[in-house]
Amino acid sequence: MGDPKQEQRDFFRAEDPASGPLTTDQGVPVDHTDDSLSAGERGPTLLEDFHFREKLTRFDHERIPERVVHARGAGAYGYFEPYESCAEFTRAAFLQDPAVRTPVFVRFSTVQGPKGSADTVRDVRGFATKFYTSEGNYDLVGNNFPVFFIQDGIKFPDFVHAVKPEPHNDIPTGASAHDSLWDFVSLQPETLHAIMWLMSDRAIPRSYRMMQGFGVHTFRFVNVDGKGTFVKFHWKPRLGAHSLVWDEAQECQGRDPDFNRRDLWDAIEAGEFPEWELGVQLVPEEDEFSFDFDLLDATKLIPEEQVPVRPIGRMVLDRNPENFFAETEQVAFHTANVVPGIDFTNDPLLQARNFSYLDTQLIRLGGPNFAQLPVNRPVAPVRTNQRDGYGQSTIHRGTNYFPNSLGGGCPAHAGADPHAFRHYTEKIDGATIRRRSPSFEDHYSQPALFWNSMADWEKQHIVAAFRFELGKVEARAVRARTVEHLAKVDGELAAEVARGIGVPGPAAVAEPASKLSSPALSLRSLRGDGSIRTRRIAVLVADGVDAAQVTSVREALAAEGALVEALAPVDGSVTGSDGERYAVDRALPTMASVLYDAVLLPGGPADTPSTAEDPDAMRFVRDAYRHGKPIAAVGSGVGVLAALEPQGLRLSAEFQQVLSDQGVVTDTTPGPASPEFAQAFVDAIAAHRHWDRPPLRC
Ligand code: HDD
Repeated sequence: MGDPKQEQRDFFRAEDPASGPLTTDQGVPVDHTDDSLSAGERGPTLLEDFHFREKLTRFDHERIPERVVHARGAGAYGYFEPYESCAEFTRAAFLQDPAVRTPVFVRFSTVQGPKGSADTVRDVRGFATKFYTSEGNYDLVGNNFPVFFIQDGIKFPDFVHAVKPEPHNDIPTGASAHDSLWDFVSLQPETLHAIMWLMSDRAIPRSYRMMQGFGVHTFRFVNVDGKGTFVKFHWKPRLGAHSLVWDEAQECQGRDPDFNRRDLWDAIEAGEFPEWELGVQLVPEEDEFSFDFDLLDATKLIPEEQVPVRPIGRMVLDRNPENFFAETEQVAFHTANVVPGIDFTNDPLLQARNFSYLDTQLIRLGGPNFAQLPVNRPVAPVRTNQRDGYGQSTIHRGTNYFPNSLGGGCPAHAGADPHAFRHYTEKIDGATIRRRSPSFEDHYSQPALFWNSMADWEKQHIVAAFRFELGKVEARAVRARTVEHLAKVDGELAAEVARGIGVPGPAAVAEPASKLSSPALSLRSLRGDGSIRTRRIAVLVADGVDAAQVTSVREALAAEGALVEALAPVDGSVTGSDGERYAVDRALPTMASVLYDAVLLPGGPADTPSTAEDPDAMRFVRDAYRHGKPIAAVGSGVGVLAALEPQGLRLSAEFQQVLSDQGVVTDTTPGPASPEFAQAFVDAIAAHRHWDRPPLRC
C-alpha cells in the first residue's frame, strides 16, 4: 500500500546533491564557495558578488519564530488503523474500515522551555497528531495529562506568562519552580488538578514512547444520522507508561539534553516502532448532566471506572523525518482541523484554542499558505477560492470567486454530498455574559481523587516535587497560600508539603475533598505489554571480565528485545579472563547511569582489576541503586555490590543461589549465568523501578 504522504514528500524533495554541481538559488552553477569576490587578493569585497550576497542573506533569514509554547519537540510519521467500524458513533471516514491505514504525523514536545532547552524537565508533554484522512486533515492536539491548568482560554496568556521565565531576567529555562508560576497557582485554584499531575512522575516521562496521550476536552462524535455523542480521546502506549525520578531527570538534562528526542529517533531507526492504542470514552448526550462536574470543564477527567475507555484503533510511528526544520518545525497543528463526524463542544478552553492555533501559524510560518508545506498538505484534494499571500506555491487557474459562471460554477458547493462537513446542530439560548458557570466551581475534588489514587511511592514523589518547586519560590506568602489550597485537597498532603518548605501547616485538618479513587490514574496500572523491548542495559566490563557470563546474560536480554551495551574504562576492547579480546560499545566516562534502565555487573578472577576500584563505575552503580533501577551481579561481580553495603545497600547473606530483592539480582555461582538469573533480571527490568530500597547513606 503506497503512503500518500511519502509520495507527496518525494515530489517536493530537493534536487539530489550528487546530481550536479553547487548552484545559486537561480540554478546558476557556482565555481567555488570559499572566497568572496574581492578587488585584488587583499582588497575589499565587491557588491557584485551575488553568490556571496545570496548566501549570507539566506543564512540571515534561516530562523523563524519558535512556537510560543511547545517550542521544543520531536516528530515522526506513521499510520493509524481502526480495529472496527465506529459508524454507530461517528461518520469520520478514517474510523470506518480496519483495512484503511491513515497516514499520521505526530509531534511530541515540552511546553515551557525554548527550542534549545533540555528534554527531561518537569513539564507537561505535548502529544499532537495529524491524521491525513481521505476527507481532509484531522488534528488531535493533546497532552500527556488528561486535564488542563485553566478552564477558559482567555486565561491562557496569563498562565503562560506565569510559567515562562521571569520577565526581568529570563530565568528559569524549562522549569516551573519559580515565583510567578506559583503566585498564579496560589491565586487560581482551578490550576490545582493539573498541578497535581505536574508534581507527579507523569511530568518526567522515561520516553515519549512510554507516555499516555489525551485529547483533554470533551469533543463530539457525530454519526451519519446527525446524532451526537460526547467523546474523550485517550492514547495508551503499548510499552506502558513509565517515568524517570526527579534526581535522575535533572542529571539527564546535563548528560544528554536530547534524551527523549534521541530515544524516539533511535527506536524508530532500529525498527522498534512505537505504538499506541486509541481509546474513547463515550457519553450519550442524554447523560450530559449525570456527572458531579461539568463535561465542558477541561480541568476535569471522567474516571475510567465510571466510563470505560473503549479501544478503537492503533497508531504506529515507523518513519523519522528527513529534515527537522521542513517537517517537525514547520508542522502546523490546529484544534479546528476536524473532519466530518468529529465536532466541538462549548468547552471555553477549546473554543479559544479554535481561534489561537490558526492565528499563531500566521505569524510563525509567515503568512497564510503554510498548509501548502509538504508536512501540512492534506492528501485529500484541496479546491478553494483562497489566493495569493506570502509563499504562494500553487499556480491557480481560472476564477477565484463564488458564485461564478465563467468557471462553470466551480468549485461547486458540496451540497448534499455525504462527505461535506456540516456543523453539529445545537440549540443555543443565553444572554451575553462574561461569567464562569457555577458548574465549574469545584477545584478540589478531582485533585483529591488523583491523590487518593496514587501508590505510596507516587505520593512520596508528589510531596518531594511540591517541596522542590515551592522551595525555590522566594515569596513566603506564595508558599503559604499554595499550602492553604492543598489543605482543601488533602490535609496530609498539605502538612507534608508545609513541613518541607518552612511554612505553617494547615491549622485544622479538614476532611479530604474526595474519598474516591481511580486506580487507572496510577502508573501501577499502566504496565503495557510488560515487555523489556528497547530498554537500555549497561554491562560494566574491565580487563579480566568473565566473558561467558556477559554473553549468557546479554543473549537472554537481547532475546527479549533489550539493547545491551558494554561499557569499559576506555573505548576499544577488553581482554577477557580467557585471554580473548572483547569489543567495548562505549567508554564509561562518556556515559552515565541515568542514560540506562538497568546495569549488569559480571565477574572476573579476583586478582584482576575490579569494577569496585573504578570511581566512575561505582558512581554508576550507586546512581542506578538510588534511582530504583534493576541491578544484576553475577559471580565475583557481586563483590562490587558488597562494596556498597557499608553505605546501606541491602544484600542478602546467601550468595549461592539466585536472589532477587527489590530489583537487586545476585548469583555467585561460578561459570556462565544461569537461565534463572537472566529471567530474574528480565523480570526486574520489566517492573521498571524498585522503590522500597533502603536509602544509601552517601
Ligand atoms: Fe496549545 C501549541 C496542546 C491549550 C494555544 N498546544 C500546542 C501544542 C500542543 C498543545 C500539543 C504543540 C503542537 C505542536 O507540536 O506543534 N494546548 C494543548 C492542550 C491544551 C492547550 C492539550 C488544553 C487542553 N493552547 C491551549 C490554549 C491556547 C493554546 C487554551 C490558547 C488559547 N497552543 C496554543 C498556541 C500553540 C499551541 C499558542 C503554540 C504553537 C502552536 O500553537 O502551533 O496556539
